[in-house]
Amino acid sequence: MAIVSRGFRGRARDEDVALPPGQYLTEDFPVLSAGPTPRVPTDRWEFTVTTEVGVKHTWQWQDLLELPHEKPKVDLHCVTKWSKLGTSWQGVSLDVLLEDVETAADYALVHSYGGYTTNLPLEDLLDGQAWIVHRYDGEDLTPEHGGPARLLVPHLYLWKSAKWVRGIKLLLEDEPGFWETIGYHEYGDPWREQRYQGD
Ligand SMILES: Nc1nc2c(c(=O)[nH]1)N[C@H]1C(S)=C(S)[C@@H](COP(=O)(O)O)O[C@H]1N2
Ligand SMILES: [Mo]
Repeated sequence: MAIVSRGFRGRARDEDVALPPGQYLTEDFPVLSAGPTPRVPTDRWEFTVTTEVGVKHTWQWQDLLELPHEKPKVDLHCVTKWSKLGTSWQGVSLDVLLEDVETAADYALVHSYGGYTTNLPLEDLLDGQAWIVHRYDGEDLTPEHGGPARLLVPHLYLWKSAKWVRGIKLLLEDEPGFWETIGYHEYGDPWREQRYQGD
């Protein structure tokens, strides 16, 4: 019997790869935004981490560029059921940004230019799991996909990866964000199919 490797059959099919339950593969990169695309020039861009006692740590665009960068290659899983594998990004790890931030917080509420918010446990932003990215596939991140910079937290459904990221509030008590307030799961692990509240 001939053994045919995936390479000979061409493009990977849904059944060939390990996808989270209920997801299908896509090759293009859909744009999903709950409102209009904010245009934030990099000379006005700021990213601020605010601790639970109100201490602020702010980075301007140039500050971000001067920090050590990583090139995560990750799979994306959207709650609307598409997954895109092996996407290439460039940006700064949250480990770097939060290194000198003193906090006793367990939760984070991420804010975007334009007003979007999303929440997650602080520990999900640490240990090489999250980045502020500003390049995708070797190019500057386009406004539609969150440029100049977005959060990237690929181990959770993509709604947690806030586009046009503006800041993170560190909180002692969890606070739901935009989608979490209207029924999406508070955590959103695609491998446990945590799409909606109660999943
Ligand atoms: N600021 C902001 N970030 C956002 C959203 C949004 O509407 N506003 N949509 C989220 C959702 S639901 C998804 S699936 C992804 C989509 O990212 P993409 O448009 O780059 O595919 O962005 C997430 N981040
Ligand atoms: Mo989404």
